Amino acid sequence: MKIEKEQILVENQQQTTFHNESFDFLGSSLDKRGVDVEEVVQRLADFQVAIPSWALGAGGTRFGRFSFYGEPATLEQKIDDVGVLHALTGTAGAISLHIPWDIPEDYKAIRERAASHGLIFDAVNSNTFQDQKDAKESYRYGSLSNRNEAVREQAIQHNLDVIKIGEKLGSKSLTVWLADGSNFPGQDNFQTALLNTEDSLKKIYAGLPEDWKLFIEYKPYEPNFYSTVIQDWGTSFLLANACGEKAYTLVDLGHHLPNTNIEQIVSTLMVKGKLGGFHFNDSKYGDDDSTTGSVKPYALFLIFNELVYGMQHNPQNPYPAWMIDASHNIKDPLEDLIQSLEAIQEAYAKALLVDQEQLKVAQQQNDVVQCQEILQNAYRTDVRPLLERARLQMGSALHPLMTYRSLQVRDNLIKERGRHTVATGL
Ligand code: LRH
Ligand code: MN
Ligand code: MN
Repeated sequence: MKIEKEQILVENQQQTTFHNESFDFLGSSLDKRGVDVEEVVQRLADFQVAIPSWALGAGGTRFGRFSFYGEPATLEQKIDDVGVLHALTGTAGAISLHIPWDIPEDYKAIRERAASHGLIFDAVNSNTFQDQKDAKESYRYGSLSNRNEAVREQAIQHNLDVIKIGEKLGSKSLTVWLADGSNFPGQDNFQTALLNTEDSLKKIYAGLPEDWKLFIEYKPYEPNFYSTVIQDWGTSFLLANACGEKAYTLVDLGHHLPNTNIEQIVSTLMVKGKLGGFHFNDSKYGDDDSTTGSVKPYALFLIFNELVYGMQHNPQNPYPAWMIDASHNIKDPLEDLIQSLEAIQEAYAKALLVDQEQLKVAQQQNDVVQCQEILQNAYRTDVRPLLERARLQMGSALHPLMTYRSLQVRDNLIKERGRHTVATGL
């Protein structure tokens, strides 16, 4: 299934008049507020978010999984699905693979297929949280932190192998998420586990190509329920520092205890030049992996406000690698991802509208009320016409979800792949 530009054009034509009216109305009011509308639209068009290969089928929970009709069963089909998302939204220009869930067989063919959709390969993800078929050692009691050197060596080697796979795809970064930890007090020696992890990460770092980055993801709990070795941004940050300048912290929005001030973490990491990667999702309770912006859109805006500030003021921080890390249990995964992409763009656009100069003045004057007004004034703006204009300029759909439905993408996928396919991965 491939969506042709002409199909999108035909759909767009029916909605262009209404779009032009709402864009002109918003544009003139933003103009009066001193906003460079064209620049905002260009930034939105430039903003690309990677889609992980594991988010294209239904995820499920440990209680069960309800598969979704027409799910992709192969890596080729997953790439095609991301191609659909990119054609519709213009925002999903990259795919991120989890190894060994998705190991390409014919690298050239896989690269060509991605390129035919205008996609590149973003960070590759290693997996030492599951035992692999025929593996000599088990990760039951940890991988990079394991007290048994042979297990650590196997886990290090896996990460080095993943780098090799990524090189063949044109990836430029490795994301390490470590499930290691303990389930009961006394099970592990915290210090030994941390030092082993540091040592293992340094060995992986030593195998990193010159132009690559290492992203270290943190998470407070799950699958371990008493302690996790890399439990928070501080632990990730100190490990990244121990590795070197190509190592960074990766923030996943679902990897915080309730009420954590994530925007402040973002700002601390950026001022120190150590925010490397970002996983978008939303949560009510824990690592729920639900649709970005579906539960706490204002929190997402505040996070973007810090990201925008950091991207403007912190040249010491590289441009972060954006990815959606969500799981879809009930909704059509592609529709869900379209909603996430829209929410991300919306929060970004709103953050771009924050009048940083005025905010600085209000802060200087300790005018707390005015500070809040400035943020909320940006947040309350309906920025959707700006997103539409960015998509129109890229030849993508004015209304991706509407077009997805009217082109009957899911029905076509079912026709192509059959009703009862089984997605690989999670
Ligand atoms: C862990 C995580 C990590 C994994 C992905 C499948 O919860 O966020 O990024 O690679 O989920
Ligand atoms: Mn993640
Ligand atoms: Mn997660």
